[in-house]
Amino acid sequence: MSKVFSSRPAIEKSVAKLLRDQPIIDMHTHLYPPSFGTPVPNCGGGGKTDRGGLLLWGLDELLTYHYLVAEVFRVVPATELAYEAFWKMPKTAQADHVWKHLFVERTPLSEACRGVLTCLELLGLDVDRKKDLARLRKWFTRQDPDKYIDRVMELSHVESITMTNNVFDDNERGRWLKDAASLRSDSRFKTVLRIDPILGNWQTAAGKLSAWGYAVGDGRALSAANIEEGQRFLHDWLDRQQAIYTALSIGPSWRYPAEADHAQAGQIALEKMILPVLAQRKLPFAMMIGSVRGVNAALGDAGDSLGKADVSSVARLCVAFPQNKFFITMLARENQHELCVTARKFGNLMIFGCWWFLNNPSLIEEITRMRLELLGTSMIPQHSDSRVLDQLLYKWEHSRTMIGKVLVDKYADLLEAEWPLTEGDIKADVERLFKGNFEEFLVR
Ligand code: FIX
Ligand code: ZN
Repeated sequence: MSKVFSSRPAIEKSVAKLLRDQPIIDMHTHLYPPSFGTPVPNCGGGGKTDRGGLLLWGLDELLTYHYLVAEVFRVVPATELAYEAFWKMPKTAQADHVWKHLFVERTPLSEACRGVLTCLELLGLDVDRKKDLARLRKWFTRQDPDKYIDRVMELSHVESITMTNNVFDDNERGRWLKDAASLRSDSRFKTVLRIDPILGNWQTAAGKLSAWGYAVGDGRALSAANIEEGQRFLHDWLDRQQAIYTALSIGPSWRYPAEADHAQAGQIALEKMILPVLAQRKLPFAMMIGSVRGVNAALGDAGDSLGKADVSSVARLCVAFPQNKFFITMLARENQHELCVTARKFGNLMIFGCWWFLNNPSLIEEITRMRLELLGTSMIPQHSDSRVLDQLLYKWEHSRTMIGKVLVDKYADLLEAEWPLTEGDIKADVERLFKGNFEEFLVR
């Protein structure tokens, strides 16, 4: 049995070491293996390039991340550089623009800016020379994407990357239809079937499914035969992708049961198609709730925002579908407390991550502290949501630091209460938080 802790500094040392040594399962990203293609242009070199390629990595992708695009349009507004003009610029010119205005002419204080710097630091790129973008680009050009994935995973301690495989994205769908076996063959990556329009916009989803040969009807009423066809679609794609769960994101106005007329068909699709198929296959359903798309549509992904959602709808869903397992994350800070309390009531509800606008150190600290106080370690504190491979480096580094800080405080409280805490206890907790809870929920 390991030694009982007697001081806070000893706990701090141990938490830091155990966090560093703990392999991570990143349960939600937008990253892909090289088999999904690397887009051109990309300052990364080597590997196969491909116009619609999905594997984003390297300096220009880091600098043109949509979080930074939003920030650069605050300091160079659209009255000075029109949105369309920005989008027409080559990626390297967009990256230069972001670099000039957010890193050179201003101090890169925001979390997204700091993230780029942490990535460079962890890659061992000379701090003094960082302002020289051309030199930095040269370094990235020399990397081979496949080997670079290994390097980034090693440095960020990420053992497994979970993709978002959107069946409603024509580019990605085409790739799956062409060669599913090679897309799912990279053991570093796991697949997730993403199906937003089935719940969010059943009319659109039904139109597409019908065009793809599934007779689900016209998007209004759903007959028993339509439902069977919808289930066939889900089974086909779960088989094709060998997905480990199914996911969607939905706006804050989502309610269960549905209130709006236009949402009734989506609800039937949820109750009769999605949840029965997932229950049968024992797969969780991940709902990411609270995104408001296109508040400023000219900004593309950078133009999305958030709104307060309805946590009681999640509770009603958990009651109505006890055979289903739900991964839930919400985007509004205002929803976090109620969501935590709701999770206390349901063993089939696993809350996860500090999503998107919550993935900032101050909020990670606040939310993790609250979750530990209300749920102990029975939650998944973070996912990275990385869209660019290299972001695994900063997102996990920053999150690990904040989660570690909260853990030390909580363990110090146990010391005060004279609980005989050992390194073995901390090791087990850290393993659960960064890996075990996710794996166990999948097989529950
Ligand atoms: O819906 C999602 O999966 C969101 O995470 C993304 O759409 C969003 O753009 C994002 O990248 C957040 O970090
Ligand atoms: Zn995401």
